[in-house]
Amino acid sequence: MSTRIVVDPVTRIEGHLRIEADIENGKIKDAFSSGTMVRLLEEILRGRDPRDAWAYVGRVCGVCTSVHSLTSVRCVEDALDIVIPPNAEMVRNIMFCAQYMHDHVVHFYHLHAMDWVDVVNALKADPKKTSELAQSISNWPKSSPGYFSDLQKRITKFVESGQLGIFSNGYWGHSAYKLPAEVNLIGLAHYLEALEWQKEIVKVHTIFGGKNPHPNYLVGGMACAISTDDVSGLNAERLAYVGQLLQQGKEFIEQVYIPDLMAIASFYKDWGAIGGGLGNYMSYGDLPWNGYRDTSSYKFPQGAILNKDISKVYDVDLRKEDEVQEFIDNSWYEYKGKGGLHPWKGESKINYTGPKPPFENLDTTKAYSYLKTPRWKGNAMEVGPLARVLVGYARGREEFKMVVDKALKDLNVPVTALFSTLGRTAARGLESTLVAQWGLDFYNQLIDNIKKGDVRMADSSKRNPEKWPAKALGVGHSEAPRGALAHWINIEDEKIANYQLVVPTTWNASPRDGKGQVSAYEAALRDTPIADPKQPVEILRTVHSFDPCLACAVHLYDEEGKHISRISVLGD
Ligand code: NFE
Ligand code: MG
Repeated sequence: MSTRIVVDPVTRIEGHLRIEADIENGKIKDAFSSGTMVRLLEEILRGRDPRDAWAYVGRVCGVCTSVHSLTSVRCVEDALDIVIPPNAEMVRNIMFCAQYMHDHVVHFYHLHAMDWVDVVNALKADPKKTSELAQSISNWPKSSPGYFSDLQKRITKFVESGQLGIFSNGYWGHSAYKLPAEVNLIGLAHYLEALEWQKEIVKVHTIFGGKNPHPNYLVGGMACAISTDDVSGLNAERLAYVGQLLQQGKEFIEQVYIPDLMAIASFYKDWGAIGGGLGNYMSYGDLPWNGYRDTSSYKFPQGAILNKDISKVYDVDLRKEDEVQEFIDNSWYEYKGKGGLHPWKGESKINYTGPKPPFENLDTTKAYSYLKTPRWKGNAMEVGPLARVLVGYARGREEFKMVVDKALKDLNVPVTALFSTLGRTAARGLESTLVAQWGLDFYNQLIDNIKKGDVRMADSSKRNPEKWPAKALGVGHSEAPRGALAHWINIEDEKIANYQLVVPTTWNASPRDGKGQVSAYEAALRDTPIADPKQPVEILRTVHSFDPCLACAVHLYDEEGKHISRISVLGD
C-alpha cells in the first residue's frame, strides 16, 4: 500500500507548485507535479503592438527578470528581419550574465541551501574551527573566529526569541541533514552575506536598462545611448562601474559560492545517485559572440541529448512544426483540434476540470495542472543548468570540460553522478563560474568597440510598421537561468495575432503527456528515499534542484485559484 503525501505550496520557489507523491517502502513510487495558478499573458498580448511585447512579457516573472524581454525582442526581430548592432548584443549579453550571477547565487543560498544546511545546528559550531575550515577552502576575507562567533551570537538570540523569521518552518534536526556544525555555520554566514551581495550585481541592469527588476529593452537594439562624456548617458564612469560590479560578482562566485557548494556536496555524495530523472536534456543555446543568427558563435551551445548518451548531440530547430509541440492531455486547457500544437499554432483556452477547493487530493488520473506539456519530437526533456552543462560537455567545448572534470575529480565521483539532484545543483555553480568570466569578456569587447568609435546601439530602419510585411512569423529563444526559453509570434496587420511562450519550468514541471510519459520533476522524484513522510525534505531537495518558477510556467492569477496547505515548508 502506498501513502500519498502532498506538499502545497512548495516554498522557496517562485509561484504556486503542488507536489503529490505516493510513498511505498520508504521511497517515492510515483509523483505528480501541478501548477495551481493560471496566467494568460498570451491573451493580454493579443492585438497589441509587437514592439511593446517585451514590456508585458518581462513582467511574467520578477525572478528571471529580463530574460522574457530579451526573448521577446529577439522573436520580433526575427519576424521583421532586424539585425541589431554589435554593441547591443554585448549589452544584452552582459545583462544576461549579471542576471545569471544574481539568480544562481540567490537560488543556491536562499532557495536551496536550507535543504542541506541545518541552521539550528550551526549554533553548535566551534567558531575557531569554523574559521580554520573557511580559510582552508577559500581566501574570502570574512573568515575570522570573531566573525563567526559574532554571527553565532546574533542567530542564538534570534532562535531563543522563538521567532525564526526567515528560518521558520524548516526541518531542523532532521536525520537527512549531514553537515558538521562548522559547515552549517559557514553556510548560514554566507546566506546572510549573499543577501547583501545580491543587491549590488543587479545594478548592472539599472545602468543599461534603467531599473531592476524588469529593465528596459528595445526592438532593434538597446535603449541606452553611449555617450562617454554625457552625465545622463552611458558615460565612462558608468561603464567603469559595470566592469567593477562584474569583477566583484565573479569574486563572490569564485570565493564564496563555489567553495561552499563543493564543501556541502562532499557530505551529500549519495545525492549523486538520486533524482536523475529523464536522462533527456535540451539547450537552445545563448550568448552569441557574432550575432544571434550565428548559433555556432554561442557560448552556450545548442543541442539535445537523449537517454544520457553524451556521445551524440542532436540539433534542435524551433521552426519545425514537428519538433517543439505542446500537449494538454493532463492540463486544464482545451484545444480546438487534437494532439500537440507547435507554438505558432498554439492555443491557450482555460478549461478547469479539477476539484472545487478546498480539497484533499487532486484526481491525477485526469487533468491536474495549469501547465501544458511540451515535448521535443515527442520526448520529455529536462532543461536548465544541467542540460546546458551536459550539452556544452558533449559538444566538446573545452571550457565546459575543464570545469566539469575538475569538479568530478575534486569530489571524487564518476561522470554518472552528473545525472542526479547533486549534478543539477553542481551544474548551476559550474556554469556560474563560466558566465562570470564571459560577462567580463563581453564587457571588454564592448569597451573595445567603443574605443574604435562604434557607438551604435540600435537599428531603427525597420521600426516603422509601414515597412513590415502584412504577415510575419518569428521565434526568439534564450537560455533563461532555469533553462530553454522561447517565444513564438504571429504578426498580422502590424498587430500581435498570436503569441506563445514555452518556458523552462513548463518543460520541467509539466504533467505527464497522453502517452503517460512523465516530465522532468515527476521522473526525478521517483525512487527518492523519504525518511519521514511528515517531513519530506528529500522532495524539496530534488524539486529545488530545478529551481522552480511557476509564474513563468503558467504565464495572471486566477482569483479562484486557492490552494490548500497540507505541508508548508520553510515559511510562506
Ligand atoms: Ni520566473 Fe523563468 C527562468 C523563465 S522559469 S524564472 O529562468 O523563462 O520557467
Ligand atoms: Mg506557454
